[in-house]
Amino acid sequence: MSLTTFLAELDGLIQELEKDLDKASSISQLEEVRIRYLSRKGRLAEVMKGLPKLAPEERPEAGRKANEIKEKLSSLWEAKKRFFEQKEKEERLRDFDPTLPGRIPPVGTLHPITLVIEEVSAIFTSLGFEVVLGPEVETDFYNFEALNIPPEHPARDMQDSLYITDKTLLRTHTSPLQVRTMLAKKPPVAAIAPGKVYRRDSDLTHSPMFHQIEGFLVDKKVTMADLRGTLTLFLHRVFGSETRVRFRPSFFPFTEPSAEVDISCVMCGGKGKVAGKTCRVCKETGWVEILGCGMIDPAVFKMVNYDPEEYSGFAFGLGVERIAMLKYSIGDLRIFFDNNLRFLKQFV
Ligand code: 2NL
Repeated sequence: MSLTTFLAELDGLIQELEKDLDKASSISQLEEVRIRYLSRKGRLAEVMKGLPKLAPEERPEAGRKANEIKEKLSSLWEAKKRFFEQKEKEERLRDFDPTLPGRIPPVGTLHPITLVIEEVSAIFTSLGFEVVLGPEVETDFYNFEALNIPPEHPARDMQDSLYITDKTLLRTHTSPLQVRTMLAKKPPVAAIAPGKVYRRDSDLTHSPMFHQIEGFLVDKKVTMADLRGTLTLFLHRVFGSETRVRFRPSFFPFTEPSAEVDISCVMCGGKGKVAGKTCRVCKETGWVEILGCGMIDPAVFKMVNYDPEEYSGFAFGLGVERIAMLKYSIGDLRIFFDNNLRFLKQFV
């Protein structure tokens, strides 16, 4: 074969490709054209088989020309491909109506129980408390023994608590988290412990799973005045600074002295009546019970190796569902666990 024939064949490919590109009317036909000319067994490869048959001194020029033609074929083909893609895009846009409203993606909301836990946590972290979490399956030691709850206490009964084995149970309060924190850290220490707790109890006003937040603070010279100041500030932040707060003597095995805390009724403002009728929230007393608290019993300090002569501290516990019911005026506990979206979507 002569160099002239070889070069003419290469040149010929350009006109042929242009003709075939003109005829191609779809992306798939365009792909057929690419295979016909540019694939490993295509027309260009066919012509290239003539290269070794040329005289050795002719080959460099032939090779250069072949590369040039290959580039040209590819770029002609690419141009046509872009033309098709553009056309396709325009067709899609022709059917697109930018004035239609967009699809609104469904967005979840936080559960009211979560909202209360987050609000309470934010208040106490702003005071320097840390938030601690831990296991829901606890041992008898963390749940009862370390808290000075005697073996004959009714809470230890199979009737009242959900046991997994003889020595393990679903925690009945979040106090074990505080015991774990005290065992892990030296005073001064201040923490709150939110979470799920479990009791063998289920009726209109009791759920076998509910939520609690407990908190405690231990340091040198902590007094009942610190307890009252901290909890009063907390209750004013949650329910408003006009809310009145009162402390009543009470009893818990893990605190001494102990108190229950009432706030002026969130429904009637402490008047006892709403529109001349008995207030359904406070039953005309003007007060609602909101939490329990006290100074940590020296017996608990001994269990966690804190010296009761050196340190003192306060602790408190509250029911999250109860706070949420008062805060959002909810009359029925079960609605928290029904997973009814029409209820849950109201909390944003
Ligand atoms: C309530 C009352 C309370 C505590 C919880 C506590 C924890 C430790 C030591 C001492 Cl580790 N006390 N927790 C203290 C007083 C009251 O809860 O009515 N809860 C719903």
